[in-house]
Amino acid sequence: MKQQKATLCPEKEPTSQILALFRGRPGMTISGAELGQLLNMSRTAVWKHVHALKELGYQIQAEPSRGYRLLATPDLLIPQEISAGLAVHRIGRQIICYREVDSTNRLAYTLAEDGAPEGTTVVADTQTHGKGRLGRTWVSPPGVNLYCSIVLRPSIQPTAASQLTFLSVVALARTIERVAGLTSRIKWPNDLLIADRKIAGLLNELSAETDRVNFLILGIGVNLNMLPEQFPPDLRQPATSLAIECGKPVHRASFARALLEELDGLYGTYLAKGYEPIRAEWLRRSAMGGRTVTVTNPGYELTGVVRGIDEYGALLVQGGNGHIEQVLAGDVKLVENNPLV
Ligand code: BT5
Repeated sequence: MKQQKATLCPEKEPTSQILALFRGRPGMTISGAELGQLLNMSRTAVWKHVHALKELGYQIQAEPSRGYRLLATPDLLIPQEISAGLAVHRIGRQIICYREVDSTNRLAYTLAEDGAPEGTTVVADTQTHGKGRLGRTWVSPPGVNLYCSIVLRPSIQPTAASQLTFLSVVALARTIERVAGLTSRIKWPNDLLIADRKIAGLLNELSAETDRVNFLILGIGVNLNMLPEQFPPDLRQPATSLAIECGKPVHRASFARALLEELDGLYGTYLAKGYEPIRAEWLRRSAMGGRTVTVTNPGYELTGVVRGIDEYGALLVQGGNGHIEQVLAGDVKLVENNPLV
């Protein structure tokens, strides 16, 4: 399926190089002749690329006989914006941005099959077929949110793959705290809530053999500037966005950068120290410890109190009979009153 529309500003494009030069000299005017010399192109070509940047929304002033000055930068999800000042070791070293894709997860999966290195990050402004779990849809309007997928290649057993789901949701909770100063709560296995409203969903997909992981795709959708009227009325649970919660818009590229840094840091911790620190933080940040939940699977329902998660990512639920059951999959609903506690 060929859904994606042109990648935005790959790093070696002249437009990206011009932006890098402006960034290197904030607020200064750079002459067309100098830009042409540095980029090895004519002044007419420089003018053409500056024009292309203006079309993208960059405010660039042309000062007669002096040169060009960057006045303002739009909130675009392009590699140059996301990677400006990005400090990472693995995740986000290669960022590929699209205006529109069917699903960043699908695209990242294909890139990983073709050998994309660990940390490759696919970002899209909008998705036409954003994926949720179990064939569900992730609503992905343009210009407001962040939709991204990251390729990881950890040397772990397939049974440990869900540990990376917990890692990514903890990293996202940290990012929301860092960028917006808000506390979010994790709902097992892959939702992030603010005041019981869903602000983000994660969909991690795995390619594995019997005893080794080929690669994992961490798929993250987070509502940043979505407005109340952009949410469809038939969502499974109430939803929100960061802008709704903070009352002001969030800069998407800065958020993406912070997320990549948190993911990278936590992944480094995971590789060095294993899963325990992540499990501990997941429990601290989860909405669920001690809460009564109903878990639904086809032909099966369990109501009980959450006692934690185990090393394989199973939710531990203590039913009315006192036994603790390991829940490996299913939909979990928080029960308002806690009749079993
Ligand atoms: C999820 O599924 O929450 C995982 C969503 C993962 C989306 C990301 S975006 C980047 C990457 N590329 C992809 O193609 N996917 C990943 P699930 O738990 O099944 O929840 C899906 C349900 O959430 C839907 O059935 C709706 O009820 C609701 N929903 C859909 N879009 C939403 C949105 N933008 N905000 C809040 N809730 C939404």
